[in-house]
Amino acid sequence: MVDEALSAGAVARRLGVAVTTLRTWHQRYGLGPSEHIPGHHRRYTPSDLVRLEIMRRLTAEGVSPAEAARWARQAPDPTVNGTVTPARVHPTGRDGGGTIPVGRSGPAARGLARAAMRLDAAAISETIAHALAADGVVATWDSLLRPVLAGIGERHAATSGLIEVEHLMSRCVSEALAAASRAKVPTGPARILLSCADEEQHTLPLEALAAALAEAGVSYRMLGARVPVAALVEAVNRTGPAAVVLWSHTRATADPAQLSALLAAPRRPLLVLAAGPGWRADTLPAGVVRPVDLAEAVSLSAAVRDALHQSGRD
Ligand code: B12
Repeated sequence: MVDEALSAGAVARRLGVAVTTLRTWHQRYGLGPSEHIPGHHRRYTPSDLVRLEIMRRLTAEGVSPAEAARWARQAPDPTVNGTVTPARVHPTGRDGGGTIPVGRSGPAARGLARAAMRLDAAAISETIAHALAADGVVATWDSLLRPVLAGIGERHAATSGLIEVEHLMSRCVSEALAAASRAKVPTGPARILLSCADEEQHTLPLEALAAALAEAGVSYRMLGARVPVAALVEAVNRTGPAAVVLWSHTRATADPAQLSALLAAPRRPLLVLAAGPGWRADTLPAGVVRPVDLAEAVSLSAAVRDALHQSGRD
């Protein structure tokens, strides 16, 4: 039992609720951790988790916490009666209006998807902040954020719904990545310029890149969303970046003339990266590089920074 027991933080992440919510459920409704080893923090057992899962589902559907707790406390102990899924004791069988598909992603992504469905900003932010601190930016983006964002997109494409979930989630992701960037501001000149293509509003992958560069100690300058090409070229000419990363998420914003304008700029960058699923490989001007993922974009940017450093040009 000791090995299977979980801390409050681990349970909160699995369920996609804030630790403070767990504490409230414990103090007000008696749904606390039942394993107690003297001298250690109390731990949640699999039976506790089943009860809390019921509590989470019912409260997400609008059942009052007191009523939800009554149902939860009645749940049979799965370690005594065999495996009991929360659905068996669930009065309606619904889960707050559907789920976000996250494929084969782990419990943290499932918890985050549930928190997003409930529009629970505190739990979303807590889950992301914990992952960033524990696993770093690249792993958090690839294993936690991308699956949930892609799942929201998939669900939206199928139902035209979830716009409110998409907006809240985007805001929480932005805030968490900005906090991670602020926590490790690199020193040295900013020789990497990050920009979205003209009219491009999908900034999150670029924000992830900014946070990952900060984590890797690489200084950057971020122009953000919807940058007209004339403004981009102006920024290049004024700051002389060694590399420019231009993000396009959809075909509509992927005009290759923007890349040609960078290559023709008086202070042409050493490296021009066309990043994002909008760009079509067969339309890219010669000399433009297309990174496939966040890790590659980070390592290419860091390599340019290092090359400049070694040649004494930074
Ligand atoms: C969040 C979101 C928004 C937010 C963006 C907020 C923000 N600050 O970024 C808002 C609400 C603003 C928004 C607006 C719109 N959106 Co939107 N949005 C999304 C969503 C859910 C996530 C975007 C994201 O960050 N993806 C990151 C990851 C998940 O993308 P990915 O494709 O898996 O990544 C691939 C590569 O990019 C690469 N990769 C991943 N990360 C990184 C990082 C780096 C650095 C690199 C180099 C590569 C890389 O690996 C992946 C595998 O190929 C997507 C769904 C989706 N699947 O992306 C829709 C989605 C991109 N949006 C879509 C649409 C249609 C729109 C709107 C046109 C809606 C509208 N009618 O207004 C507008 C577009 C406005 C504009 N002109 O830009 C469509 C695009 C369809 C298409 N292919 O053309 C999508 C796919 C949703 C869908 N299924 O319909 N959106």
